[in-house]
Amino acid sequence: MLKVINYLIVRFSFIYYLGITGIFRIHIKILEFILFKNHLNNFKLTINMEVKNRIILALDLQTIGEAMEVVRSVREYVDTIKIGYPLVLAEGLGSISEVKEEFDCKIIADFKVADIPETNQKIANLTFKAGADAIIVHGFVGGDSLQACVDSADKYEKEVFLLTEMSHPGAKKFLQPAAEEIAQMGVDMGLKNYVAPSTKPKRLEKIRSVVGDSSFIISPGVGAQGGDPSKTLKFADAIIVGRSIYFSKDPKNAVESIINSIKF
Ligand code: FNU
Repeated sequence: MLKVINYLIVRFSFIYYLGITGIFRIHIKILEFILFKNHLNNFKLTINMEVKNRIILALDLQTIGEAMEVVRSVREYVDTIKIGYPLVLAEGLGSISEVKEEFDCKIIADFKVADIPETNQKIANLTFKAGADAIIVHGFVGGDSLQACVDSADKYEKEVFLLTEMSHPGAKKFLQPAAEEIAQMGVDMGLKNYVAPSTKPKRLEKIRSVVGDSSFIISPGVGAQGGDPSKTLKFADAIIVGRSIYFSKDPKNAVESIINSIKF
C-alpha cells in the first residue's frame, strides 16, 4: 500500500515539475521507472504463487520411473512438485523438465544453493534453464549470494524461495540463532517467498511475524518428520510432504487424507 502511495506521489510530482526544469523531469522519470518496476516485481511475486490444495509433493525418489508413477497417482490433487538432489543426482537435471512436461505442473528445485555469488548465479541459471519455476536458496551465505540468485530469477522470470530455518533437530545449533535475521534480510531485499519448518511451530510463527502476512511460506517436515498439516497451515501457505505420500502403499489416498485433515 505504501509503495502504491509512493508511486502516486511520484506521478503527481512528475506532472508538477514538468513545467519547471528539464533536469527534474529526467530525474523523476528515472525514479518513476525504478519504483514502478518494483511494483511490477512485487505484484508478480504475490500473484504467481498458487499451490493446489496447499500441498507440495517432495519427489525424493531415485528413479524417474517411480517418480512419474507417484506424480501420476496424485496429479489431480497436486500441481506443485519439489525436486531436489535425490532425483536430479540419480537421473539428471533433465528430470525437472520430464516431470514438468508430462504433468504440466510447477517445479520448485530444492538445491539449497549456498555458494559465492558467481557460482550461485551459474547454479540458478542452469536450474531455470532446465525448466524449474523456482529455486530454494540458503540465506546464511549472505545477501550478495542471495542477490545473485534473485538476479537470475528476474532474468528468467522465475522465483526464489529463501530458506530461513530447517526442520531437522540439528538445525537448532547454527541455523536457528540466525533464522530471524536471515528472514529479515529477505524482507529487506524485497523477497516474497520463504521456507520455514513445520516441525517447530513456534519458530514457524516467529518467521511469519518477521516476513509478514503478505509473504508466501512453504513448510517442510509434515508427516514423516512429525509436523502436523493443520497446525503448520496456521502460519504457512503450503506444506511440503514427501515420504508420507511417496512411501505410502496408496499415494492418492495419502493425499486425500491430508486434504481431509486440513479442511477447517
Ligand atoms: P519428507 N526439507 C526438509 N527440511 O525436510 N527443503 C527443511 O528444513 C528444508 C527442506 C526437504 O520428510 C527435504 O529435503 F529446507 O519426506 C525433503 O525433500 O516429507 C522434504 O523437504 C521433506 O520430505
